[in-house]
Formats: sequence, structure tokens, C-alpha cells
Amino acid sequence: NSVNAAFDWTSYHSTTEIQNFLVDISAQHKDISEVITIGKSTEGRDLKLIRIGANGGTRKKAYFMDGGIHAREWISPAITTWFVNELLSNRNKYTALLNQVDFYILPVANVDGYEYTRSSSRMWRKTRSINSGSTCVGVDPNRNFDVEFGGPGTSSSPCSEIYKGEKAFSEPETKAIRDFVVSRGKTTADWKIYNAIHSYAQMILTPWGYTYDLPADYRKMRDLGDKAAAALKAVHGTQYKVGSVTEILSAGAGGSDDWAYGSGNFEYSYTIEVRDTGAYGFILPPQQIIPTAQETFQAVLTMANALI
Ligand code: ING
Ligand code: ZN
Repeated sequence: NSVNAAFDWTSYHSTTEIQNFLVDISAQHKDISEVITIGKSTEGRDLKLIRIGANGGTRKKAYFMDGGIHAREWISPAITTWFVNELLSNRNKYTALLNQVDFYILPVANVDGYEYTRSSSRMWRKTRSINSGSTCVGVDPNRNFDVEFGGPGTSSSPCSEIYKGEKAFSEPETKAIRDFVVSRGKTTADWKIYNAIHSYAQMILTPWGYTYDLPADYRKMRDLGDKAAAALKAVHGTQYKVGSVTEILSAGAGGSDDWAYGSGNFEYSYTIEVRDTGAYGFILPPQQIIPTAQETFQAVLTMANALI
């Protein structure tokens, strides 16, 4: 429609365009959505998420999704905004779900890094914070959460791509996610499922990233992950692997998924590594945004439907 005429899923958009899209579409669906600014980035940009679900005032089962935590993974903000559009523009298809579950979707968690990949350096991954005593910039936000902070698969060198930061939640972006989840969890959100949306690998990953041990709820998370991967594959035939981070990828302590599960805030936690497996890698052609969104959305729906 006219309000969102500038937004589409045939190209990649700026943070401002994405956040304006959230505000515009929410204004058209005020009864079942709200845009919430959960904090500001190092460079002073707003961190905006959208809540989607009916009867926002009551305590509801809740689903949190972080997108764009790694700057160069452009497909993540692109598909998470597609999910927002699908849930709201086709809301009548999801009435039962939205009556019982609130979705909190943060399309661009690392706003400074994302803008830096658009303006200066396409392959930038980290935040854009200044590291004292180093000329290297940025922290890996997916090593900056707590639960064995600084464990395997992290670096103490500010110049590393997997630099963990001075301390857990040193980055305003990761702190904003934690503080929002914790405070909202005390009031209206009964947190159930956490998704971190990354690229690329075509994998649905459960904790842990910090140890080769499997979490206590591995069987439960793995079963739902397998179902989600099957639903995803049914759309365009895209094959995914399912397993724990350490089991099928490699160690990486301090990820948002380990924190979500390990802190006890969420019952289920997954990192979803979407298309592709390396042909284009991080530079996924915009023609693949819509098919990637369509198939990944079926995985998301499978997870969410397990709650109702
Ligand atoms: N991969 C993830 C990364 O942060 C990961 C893999 C997931 C590590 C969860 C730790 C925890 O390195 C990408 N592509 O970012
Ligand atoms: Zn990533």
C-alpha cells in the first residue's frame, strides 16, 4: 500500500528505511503491534524492535528474534522485516497464533556495523565501538553475552573478528537486548523461544556454543529444530542441518543463544544460519531475499505453533 511503497524485499535497505517500515506498518496495525526503542547504539542510533500480537497488556507466551547482530549478514534484517510484513499484512491467517503468542522482532541489532557495511566496508562483522589501547575497532556482539563469557571460540584481541569485548555486555547493543528481555520478562512477556538470525550455513543450531556437552533440554530442542527444518525444506527444497553449535559448527562462547537459554529466560533457543552454503556467502543476491524469507518463515511458524 501507499504508506510502505518505499519498502520492498527485492533489495537491501538502510537501517533508517527498515525502522521507518516498522513504524509505518505498526501504525496500520496499532491494535496488534507496537514499536519499542530498547536502547541506543555506540554511535547513537536507536535500536528499534516491533512487538506483534493481540492483547498486548496481558502476560503472554513470547518469542524473541535478534536479526542483524553481525553487520555483513544482510539477509538477516531483510528476512526478519519480511516476517513482520507477513504477520501483519496477512494477520487473518495467524489469528490463533497472535492471540496466544507475542513476537518481538529486532531486525537490526548491530545498527552501527550494518551502516558501516553499507557505507565503507561490506565485510564488516563487529560493532563499531572504540577499544581503548588499540587502533582496531569493534567487538563481536555474538561473543559479548554472558554464560561462560570468554570461553572457547572467542578472542581477547581487539583486532580479532571474534573479539569478546572488555566484559560481558560491554556493548550497548547486547546490553539493550538483555535489559529489555529481563525487564519485559518480569511484566508482560512469558519468554519461550529465542531465535538469532544469522548467515550463512543453512543450519538450525541449539546451544551450547561454549562446550561440547549438550544442554539438558537438547532432545526437546533438537526435535523441534528437526520439525522446523522439515517445514523449511518443504517450501523450496533447501536442505538444513540441525544440531548444537559445537556439534555441527564450532565453539563460540558468548552467543545470544547460549545466554537466552543458559540464563533461564527462554525454554528454547536457536541460532538459525540461513542461505546459502558459500556460493554467494554473505553477499546473497537480493533475488534470494523472498525465497529465503518464505522458507525460513515456515521454520519460525513451526517453532511458534509448538507453543499453542
Ligand atoms: N556464525 C555464528 C557466529 O557467531 C555461532 C556461529 C552461533 C557461534 C551461536 C556461537 C553461537 O560465529 C555466524 N555466521 O555468525
Ligand atoms: Zn553471524
